[in-house]
Amino acid sequence: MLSALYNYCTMETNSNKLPKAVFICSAAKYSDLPAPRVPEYAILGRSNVGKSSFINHVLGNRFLARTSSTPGKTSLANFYQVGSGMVWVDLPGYGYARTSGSEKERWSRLIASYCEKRPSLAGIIWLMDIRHIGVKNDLEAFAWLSAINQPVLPVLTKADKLNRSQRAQSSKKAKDVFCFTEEPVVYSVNEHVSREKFWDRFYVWRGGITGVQGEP
Ligand SMILES: Nc1nc2c(ncn2[C@@H]2O[C@H](COP(=O)(O)OP(=O)(O)O)[C@@H](O)[C@H]2O)c(=O)[nH]1
Ligand SMILES: [Mg+2]
Repeated sequence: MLSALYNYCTMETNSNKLPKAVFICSAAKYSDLPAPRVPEYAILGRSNVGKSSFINHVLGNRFLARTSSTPGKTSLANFYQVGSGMVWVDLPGYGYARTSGSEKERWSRLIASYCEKRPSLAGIIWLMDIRHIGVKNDLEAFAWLSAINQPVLPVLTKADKLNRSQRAQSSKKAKDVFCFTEEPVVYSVNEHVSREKFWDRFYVWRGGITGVQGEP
């Protein structure tokens, strides 16, 4: 009985520790972006890599970002207030072959102008599918990310699709291919432990960029 009560209280405390997240607005082009107020963290990755699912899971609100099993659905940058001190931005996914030429150009312009010019951008959370390390679109994104010189926190998604040793291999491969100083965060929206691991890494990473220590 006592231990059940203890577990319940611990669970409550852990979920209460998540910063409260609220949708702010969407933008289709640079001139539509909201006025910069607080440090922003962009979620970048290929179409269908799991960006929206990651946002919903890591922020503990499954209704926050719209997810889809059909790639190429999100064409806007979606802004979320996270706690009081930061904003997260769900960017359109890159590399979806079936998007029309002009749409693709608009998305790429939005991603590039946001990441290159946005004064409040503090860092990029870069998502890659743990099963496909080093695919062409991610290599291209890497070349561009290296050139714009933004801090990057790499996250490997859909970890539940691999077993433990395959995960370790992929994570090491990503570290080597992209010359990361540390292995990426290995993430699955089907595993609660992923969330805690992510937040631990995120706060250390953010502290290194902005000097802000601890939770929002
Ligand atoms: N098995 C598994 N599927 C995932 C995971 N994350 C996302 N997905 C699935 O991948 C598909 C694309 O996800 P979504 O979040 O919409 O990707 P986005 O286009 O990058 O925003 C959806 O069918 C999700 O259910 C994960 O950690 N594990
Ligand atoms: Mg999405």
